[in-house]
Amino acid sequence: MAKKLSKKVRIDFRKNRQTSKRQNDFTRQVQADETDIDHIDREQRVSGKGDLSRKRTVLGEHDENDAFILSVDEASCLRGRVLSAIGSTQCTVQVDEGQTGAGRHFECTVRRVVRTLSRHARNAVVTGDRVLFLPSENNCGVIERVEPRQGVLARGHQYKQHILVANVSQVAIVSSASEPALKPALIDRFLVSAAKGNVRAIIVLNKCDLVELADLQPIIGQYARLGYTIVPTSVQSGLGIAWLRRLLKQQQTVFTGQSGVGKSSLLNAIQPGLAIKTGDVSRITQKGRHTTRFAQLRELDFGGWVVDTPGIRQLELWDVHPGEMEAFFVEFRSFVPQCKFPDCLHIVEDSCAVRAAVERDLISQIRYESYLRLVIGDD
Ligand SMILES: Nc1nc2c(ncn2[C@@H]2O[C@H](COP(=O)(O)OP(=O)(O)OP(=O)(O)O)[C@@H](O)[C@H]2O)c(=O)[nH]1
Ligand SMILES: [Mg+2]
Ligand SMILES: [Zn+2]
Repeated sequence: MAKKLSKKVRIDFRKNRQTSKRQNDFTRQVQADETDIDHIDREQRVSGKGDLSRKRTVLGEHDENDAFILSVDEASCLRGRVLSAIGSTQCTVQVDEGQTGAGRHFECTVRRVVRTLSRHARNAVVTGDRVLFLPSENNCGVIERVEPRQGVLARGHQYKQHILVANVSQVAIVSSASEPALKPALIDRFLVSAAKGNVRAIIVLNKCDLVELADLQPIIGQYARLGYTIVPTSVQSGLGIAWLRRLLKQQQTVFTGQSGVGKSSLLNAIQPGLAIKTGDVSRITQKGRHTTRFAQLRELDFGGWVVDTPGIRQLELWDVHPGEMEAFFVEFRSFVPQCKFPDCLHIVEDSCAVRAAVERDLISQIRYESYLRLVIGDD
């Protein structure tokens, strides 16, 4: 367990940082444990700088993937799953099955050391996280540890990694056939981000009632040939909803895509009340209004979980280097070894087998353009 701080420091701390109105002793102690930590090294020592800052040591160990696991007093904690997280102050956690109070919801804050350990990330705790938390009165608590994440949907945001959702088994990339217009480049961008996060992707093509289904065949065929599951849907006519329900069963799925494509509407069609709000797409801008304001995890009646997320206008990829991009375009793989230069980026290089394949229609021009946009990064 982390070292306790002196009482004096504790008092200073409360004056400077008091944000919570909770009164019990337990909460006070947890707040006192919070301190500024500037540095952590592989010996798991964490210390501040100078005489005026408080030094402390944090105990823990590295797991097989080199993730740092904080030591906490597990006996007094409960295990749960984060249903939604707004900053580090409002995290709703549902207690896991098999624990005291299974299914109960707690409103938690996040212990400072947990925030410090994830200081390179935008958020310390995200929707979908598995956590250990210390419960206190009135269904409140403090998150003491975040378990290593298994599959994530992330993006870059102001030079930091912004994990949108953690511990999901698949991403449903929702796009609409019209209103807003179909954007294959955005689908491709999401496909890369799903693969990067180690999550399977399914593509949902919604609002099929607004166009002739036959007009969508080329795009449906293109993704199907690449091995992706692509589901044409319409909340209006009910097309594809039963298929989508089957795909979600026993899975942990995050719904993502541009604002206004119908993510929340689809979820409500799958199970009434799954998503809270849906909104009208602005007729003038066609950009949609952001109606879902934060990622929310919900349990499905027929097994599994879904997360509704706010629409994203542009998804900045996180930590994908230009030379790495070709690996995310499955149809490039057989051509890449035939390029003259081993470090070919398939842009302007001589004797590029990928470009030759595009010219011969063996690789779709649209997909190649998506690739170029992602590598050159000019959109
Ligand atoms: N014609 C038609 N309209 C749809 C369909 N699905 C959703 N809509 C409409 O599209 C609008 C936006 O739907 P939402 O479900 O709020 O979209 P969203 O993707 O959740 O949007 P954000 O929460 O902003 O990301 C609403 O007016 C819906 O009624 C569909 O299949 N066909
Ligand atoms: Mg929504
Ligand atoms: Zn090449």
